[in-house]
Amino acid sequence: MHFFKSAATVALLAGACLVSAETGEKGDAPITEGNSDKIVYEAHVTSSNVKSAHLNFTGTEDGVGILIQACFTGLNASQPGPYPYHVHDFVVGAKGNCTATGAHLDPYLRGEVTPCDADAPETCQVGDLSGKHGKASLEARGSGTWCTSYVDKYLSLDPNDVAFIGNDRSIVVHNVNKTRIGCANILLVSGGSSGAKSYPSSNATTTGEPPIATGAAARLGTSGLALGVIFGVVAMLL
Ligand SMILES: *[C@@H]1O[C@H](CO)[C@@H](O)[C@H](O)[C@H]1NC(C)=O
Ligand SMILES: *[C@@H]1O[C@H](CO)[C@@H](O)[C@H](O)[C@H]1NC(C)=O
Ligand SMILES: *[C@@H]1O[C@H](CO)[C@@H](O)[C@H](O)[C@H]1NC(C)=O
Ligand SMILES: *[C@@H]1O[C@H](CO)[C@@H](O)[C@H](O)[C@H]1NC(C)=O
Ligand SMILES: *[C@@H]1O[C@H](CO)[C@@H](O)[C@H](O)[C@H]1NC(C)=O
Ligand SMILES: [Cu+2]
Repeated sequence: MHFFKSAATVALLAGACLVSAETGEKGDAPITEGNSDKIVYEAHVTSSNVKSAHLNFTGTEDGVGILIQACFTGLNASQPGPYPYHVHDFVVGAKGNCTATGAHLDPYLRGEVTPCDADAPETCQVGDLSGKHGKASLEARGSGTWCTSYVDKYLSLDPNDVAFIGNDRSIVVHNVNKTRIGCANILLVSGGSSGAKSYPSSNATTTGEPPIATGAAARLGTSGLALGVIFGVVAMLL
């Protein structure tokens, strides 16, 4: 009886996994190459709800993917976790406005309706770090600290790659209900190529803002479209 029940559950879960590997409108994300380990970007989130979330991004020895080293500490214990975090499309707004960062970095337009399947990371939104590599743990609450380190094969340090993390990208930390609880720009620290420029750091607080959810699918589409229009205009000017 129990056996059949769990067998059915396993089958159901397997089915769910198959369904959740959703390829983007523009295909799966390719593995990136040529990411120099001399290039360092970082993001330091600090807000009323996040004492510190510090992420370092560098290339790798063989240039494949980006090495991400991150530590989260002092997360507000009243915020439900574990805590998703992502690369978002735009810089933090005035007064640490996390809403202004827009949606997740998703150049292959797979949307976020279907959750990321960590077993098929090439099908996930490129910016969905916690989907691919795990959410920040409850251990990061209060006086606790939680660190992680991994290579993400689909992000790029090349300014000409659509999966580039530099320029106007940011990191947003959410509570488990997707409310944005902190954000910071991804800034060039050293070794960047000519196309990369850094933006002034801002103290990311959520003070005085209504908590809002991550960008919906419609919004992702719109921002993708907006980017397309911007690139189109730039291309016409060139
Ligand atoms: C911690 O989170 C709770 C629940 O959202 C909120 O009421 C409280 O203001 C937060 N604390 C700080 C310091 O932001
Ligand atoms: C990020 O890099 C800086 C400078 O090398 C280092 O001090 C810091 O410990 C690193 N942080 C993490 C979380 O790896
Ligand atoms: C934060 O940014 C969003 C999107 O740019 C904007 O609509 C909103 O008015 C801003 N909120 C504040 C408090 O400035
Ligand atoms: C947030 O998530 C928790 C745990 O999943 C849930 O119990 C709670 O109702 C949610 N709160 C809101 C405001 O959605
Ligand atoms: C950020 O906060 C620190 C400490 O509260 C302060 O010294 C600094 O001026 C702030 N920077 C900005 C850009 O607001
Ligand atoms: Cu996000």
